[in-house]
Amino acid sequence: MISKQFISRLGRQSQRMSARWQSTSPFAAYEMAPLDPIIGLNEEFQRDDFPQKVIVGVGAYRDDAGKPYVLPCVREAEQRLVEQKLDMEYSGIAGDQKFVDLSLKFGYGEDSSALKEGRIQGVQALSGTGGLRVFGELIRRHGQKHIYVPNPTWGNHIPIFQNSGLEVRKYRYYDASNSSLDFDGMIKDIQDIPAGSCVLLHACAHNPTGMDPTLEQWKQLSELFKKKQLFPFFDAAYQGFASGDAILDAASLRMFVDDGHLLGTIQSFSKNFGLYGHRVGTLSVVGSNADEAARVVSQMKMVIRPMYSNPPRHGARIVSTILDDPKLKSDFYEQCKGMANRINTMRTKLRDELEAVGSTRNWDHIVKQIGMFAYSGLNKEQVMEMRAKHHLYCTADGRISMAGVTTNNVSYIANAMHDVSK
Ligand code: KET
Repeated sequence: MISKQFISRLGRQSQRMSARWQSTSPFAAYEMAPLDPIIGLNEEFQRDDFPQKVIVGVGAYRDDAGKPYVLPCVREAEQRLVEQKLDMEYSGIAGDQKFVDLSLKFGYGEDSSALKEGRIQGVQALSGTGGLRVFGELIRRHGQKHIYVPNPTWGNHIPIFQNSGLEVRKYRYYDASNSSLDFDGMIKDIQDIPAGSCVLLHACAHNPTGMDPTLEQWKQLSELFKKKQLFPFFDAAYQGFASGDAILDAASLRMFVDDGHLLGTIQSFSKNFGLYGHRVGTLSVVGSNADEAARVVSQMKMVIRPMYSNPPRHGARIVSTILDDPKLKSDFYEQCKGMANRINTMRTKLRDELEAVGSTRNWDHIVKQIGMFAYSGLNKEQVMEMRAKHHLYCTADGRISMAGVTTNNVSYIANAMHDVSK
């Protein structure tokens, strides 16, 4: 039998040996990496002990008391799932097929003819981020060398695609001097993109600018993409958060499919279903026929299996329980609209408060923008000053998550913004 004394003697011996080996640590050259520009803000915020500190960084919805919000339809679906005492076996590599089917109907439309023809197929993904990463890898393996993204875009798009081995190129998107969409610049740049290139579009509620093309402009883009033979890729992370209506918010994607484009899409259920930590999403393609779409899905599985094997089950089950039940589905549409409405109320309040505290700058863009964010126009120095002086945390590009603005903190935020911008 091994005695306790023997184990502790071994322990002392190991300590002596490790002291000798310390100088040759395999980790000795590792440098401390910088904090992530969005998620890393939470860490900085945690360390701040100022009582009135406010964070409007990461795009995660809060209720008017500033608390994380679980949609009641999600709670109800969870309850039903618990009662079913489901098994916890591995999912397939492509995830939960029922979830994928319902998710595609949610994105592309219940009566999409391309969907009925079997030309749209996909896999469950580790939310939007995971879907983007698999897509990047997939197209690089199949000959793409670069991808075009709007300038600016969600910060993480760039390293996701670079890590997939793609060169990331940008097209004009935003006119900072007028706080508006630079549609002419966008068209001009897209005209110059080489045929066959993949171009990422935000399906709605563009992050970070909150400025989307109008439906007429989407139509022009669709025609241009066709003429230039470009390969559209939609990032649909905010379906329901732009107009409050998840069907309206899918208009750009559905228009492109109706116009005959062959494309890719990622859908995230983080924001609209509030399932952030459950990592629920879909990666899909519209192919020229069902066989082609099936071949693409088989290649997605080749990327997924050695990367993370298969996706988690619970969140996908929640979404499919909701989308498969008429009552829960209509609850979802209403509750999603409720979140979008609260954000819009806060947009008006923030603009009004800025005027009330005496700011003479024009803040109308805060009301004009849609989705989760206000792209305030504050520069990096002003953001850092707000952080140091007012303990108000937003991203360095001046993006404010409107989902974190509440009746209680809106005047505090307005004061801080005014103080650094007067
Ligand atoms: N696309 C866009 C445009 C996006 O804003 C996000 C997240 C994602 C994809 C990925 O989300 P996921 O949870 O992986 O489905 N944006 C917020 C959160 C983050 O940075 O991770 C944000 O910009 O705050």
